[in-house]
Amino acid sequence: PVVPDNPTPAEIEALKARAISSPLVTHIYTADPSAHVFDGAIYIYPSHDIEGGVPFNDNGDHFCMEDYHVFRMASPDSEAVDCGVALHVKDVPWAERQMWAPDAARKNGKYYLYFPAKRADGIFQIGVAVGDRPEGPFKPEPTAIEGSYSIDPAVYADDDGEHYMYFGGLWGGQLQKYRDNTYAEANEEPAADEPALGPRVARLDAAMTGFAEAPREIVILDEEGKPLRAGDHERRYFEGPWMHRYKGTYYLSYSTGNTHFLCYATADNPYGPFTYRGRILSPVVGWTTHHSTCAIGDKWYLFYHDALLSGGVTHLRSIKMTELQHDEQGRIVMLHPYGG
Ligand code: FUB
Repeated sequence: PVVPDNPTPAEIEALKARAISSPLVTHIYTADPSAHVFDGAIYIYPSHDIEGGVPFNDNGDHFCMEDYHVFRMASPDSEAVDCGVALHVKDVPWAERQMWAPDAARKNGKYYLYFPAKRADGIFQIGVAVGDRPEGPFKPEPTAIEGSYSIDPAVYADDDGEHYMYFGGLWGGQLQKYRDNTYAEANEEPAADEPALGPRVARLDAAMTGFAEAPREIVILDEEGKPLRAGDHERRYFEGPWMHRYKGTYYLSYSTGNTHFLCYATADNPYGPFTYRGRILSPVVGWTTHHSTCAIGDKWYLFYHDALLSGGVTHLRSIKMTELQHDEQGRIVMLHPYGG
């Protein structure tokens, strides 16, 4: 079913009745869930949505989050327990505002929270904070990660022990301002018939607090082996990258932003090029869609969000989870958040 842009209260109630999953958290608003299994429990690292009173615009200024809470679940069926504030923007020396979608990683008994935020000059960068426990608290590094830019870090731990950060988001996420890792105010999205901009990837250094290499741009190819075009809004990368590996294949999943799909592309290595394979999730209530995938036991799960609980307020979202299937050919079976 098509999700209305501005659902009425009656439409909200009808969608709630059809929804394939319920909010995991109801006492605060949460979004952009990055899920991991650490120490035998499920940890979710979401954005913490608040009402900041900033009017909606295409720059996402109404997403004015200030801190992060981490949630722990003993199993997929159990309650998501709020472990409290893990990091607040006032404690991050380089950041001023807009603590957007985070992720976390573990190495050698330490836990690393990666997060984007705007500096005082309005430019997004990505920082890291370090803790001794999965739920934090996390102590931020004094400066942002050198060479980082834009938003939506997702850190993938490969089987060989290397960690890769995928990142980048268009429009309010400022990715369109960068070419070859350099910002220019005049840069914009390419013309419709030019290759689309891709997410960036950089291997992390041994300390997990910096890049071991300059970020590379990922190319997503169509079925003919040609890069997706910037005008292909139903398939091109917009924001919210995530990486998982299934039966040896690397799956890059992401949001198409203004067309509101979660899609995926596959490759035989973490840098790509990736080949577009299809959709994971049809649009949710609310402008943004953002997810993670996580293997828990012998099942895969999709963590995502929608804005049903707030009655459709696009910057007041709620995290959800549902089982995700790969078919015999390794294709992800598309999900519809409200059935159908
Ligand atoms: O939550 C703020 C921003 O909205 C995220 O960084 C984007 O991915 C989108 O979900």
